[in-house]
Amino acid sequence: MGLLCNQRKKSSFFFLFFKPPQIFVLLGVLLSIHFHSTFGLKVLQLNKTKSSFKIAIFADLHFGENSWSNWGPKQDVNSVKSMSSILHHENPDFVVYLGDVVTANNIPIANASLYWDQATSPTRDRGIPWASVFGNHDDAHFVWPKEWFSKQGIPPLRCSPSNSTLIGDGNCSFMGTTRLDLMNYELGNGTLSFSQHGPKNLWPSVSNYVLQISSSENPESPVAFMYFLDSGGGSYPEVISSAQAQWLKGISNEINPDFRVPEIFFWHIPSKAYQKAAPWLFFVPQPCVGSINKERVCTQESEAGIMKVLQDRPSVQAVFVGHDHGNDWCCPYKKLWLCYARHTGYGGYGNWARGARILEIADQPFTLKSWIRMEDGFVHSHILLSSRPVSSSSIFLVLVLVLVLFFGIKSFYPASAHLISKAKAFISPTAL
Ligand SMILES: *[C@@H]1O[C@H](CO)[C@@H](O)[C@H](O)[C@H]1NC(C)=O
Ligand SMILES: *[C@@H]1O[C@H](CO)[C@@H](O)[C@H](O)[C@H]1NC(C)=O
Ligand SMILES: *[C@@H]1O[C@H](CO)[C@@H](O)[C@H](O)[C@H]1NC(C)=O
Ligand SMILES: *[C@@H]1O[C@H](CO)[C@@H](O)[C@H](O)[C@H]1NC(C)=O
Ligand SMILES: CC(=O)N[C@H]1CO[C@H](CO)[C@@H](O)[C@@H]1O
Ligand SMILES: [Zn+2]
Repeated sequence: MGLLCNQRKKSSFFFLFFKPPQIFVLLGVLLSIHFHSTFGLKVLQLNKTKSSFKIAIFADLHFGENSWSNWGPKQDVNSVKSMSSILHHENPDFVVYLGDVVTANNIPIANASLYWDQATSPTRDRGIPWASVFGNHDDAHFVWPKEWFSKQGIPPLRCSPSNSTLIGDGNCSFMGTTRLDLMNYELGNGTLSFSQHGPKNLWPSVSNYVLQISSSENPESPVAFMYFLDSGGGSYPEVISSAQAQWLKGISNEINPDFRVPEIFFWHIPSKAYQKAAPWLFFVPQPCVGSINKERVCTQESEAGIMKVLQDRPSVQAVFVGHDHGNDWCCPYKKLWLCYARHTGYGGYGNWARGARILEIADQPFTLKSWIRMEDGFVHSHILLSSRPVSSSSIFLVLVLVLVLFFGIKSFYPASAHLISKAKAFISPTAL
């Protein structure tokens, strides 16, 4: 959510104890086996009959918005259509739900997992495995809509004691569906989900984990690592903490010490680096690639070391975020690419046409291609992310130099063209 990006919602949280589901039975058509790598990572294996591995990123679906109105449920129906169209056109091997899957601050009783279920249904119904990270709206606390307190405004809501805390005389306050509730639900019900609870010492930041994409010949042989990070928001501050950065540093050094395997990152809220990388104009000029740059970057509250860890790893190819519905670009930053996905859902602010960023990974040699598939089938913004980006500042310098030279010569030496042609005539070997 970009419009309210300065509005912070902080509150207490509860650590919940739970029993993580131990058995993952793989039903997907993609994989014949469900394999854990040497380091215990869940593995997605390239299909022998295909030359690449394709991922669709669904960002900012915002299910469950304004469920008390006619408008809300209609948006959810449209979001399902949007995802279905994209899945139909691309037929991906994997889907990433990039946060703000639900608008929890619009969900008055703890039934957010039902909306989560709706959001994952187009993917699950096609037997496509997926993974998810949390956004700032996924466990935000319910906010009473102002219109409920108009003249006749009595909240059209009966608080169920089992789902809410009664305070005083029939008033109810809501503690929400927590990140852990949502993750438990997804894993308990979705054998196709590759999401994980992340290390307990990072809670309440939950969706922190790594998946391995392996070659078709050998499930032990990694082609790429996909890192998922919880960028916070909702029930706690919008930040990737220094604890998360430390965890990432540790695990990436363990599984990929020599940077041999390419790495890609997924989280919801842009880090501060996105502000530095962002195009200065309202369109998306080179070296950035994309179609819309309609919003300023709404970043995490602070930078606690994550970008430093990424910059120090030459294996990192790109980061993908959502959050700002009006941006869909990829821009170079240091030696990597910072990319937005594309607003996929009809919930949330903004009426920019819906679409999804697609990633295509190929092996031997490794390539990472990306483009945006719109709901109506149109495709645009092709980019090769496995090529090292040219730094935007050097392109800018060259551009300035060229402009200065061009306009400089033109304005100060109006006769320069004449001089040049004379010089040419002088140099050219007319006397041969
Ligand atoms: C590989 O892809 C083909 C074509 O899409 C599909 O029919 C087949 O079931 C896949 N194999 C595995 C092991 O998933
Ligand atoms: C969730 O609860 C709200 C409030 O009672 C209700 O209007 C809505 O239909 C429920 N949503 C689902 C998906 O069951
Ligand atoms: C309960 O609601 C009434 C108005 O409906 C309000 O005046 C009162 O302060 C509320 N009580 C609590 C404990 O929130
Ligand atoms: C699992 O998902 C199905 C299909 O959407 C849903 O009907 C059911 O309620 C879910 N069951 C549990 C235990 O979460
Ligand atoms: C998530 C949750 O606690 N849901 C409960 C809400 O209340 C109804 C009715 O008591 C229960 O059936 C749900 O399990
Ligand atoms: Zn959003």
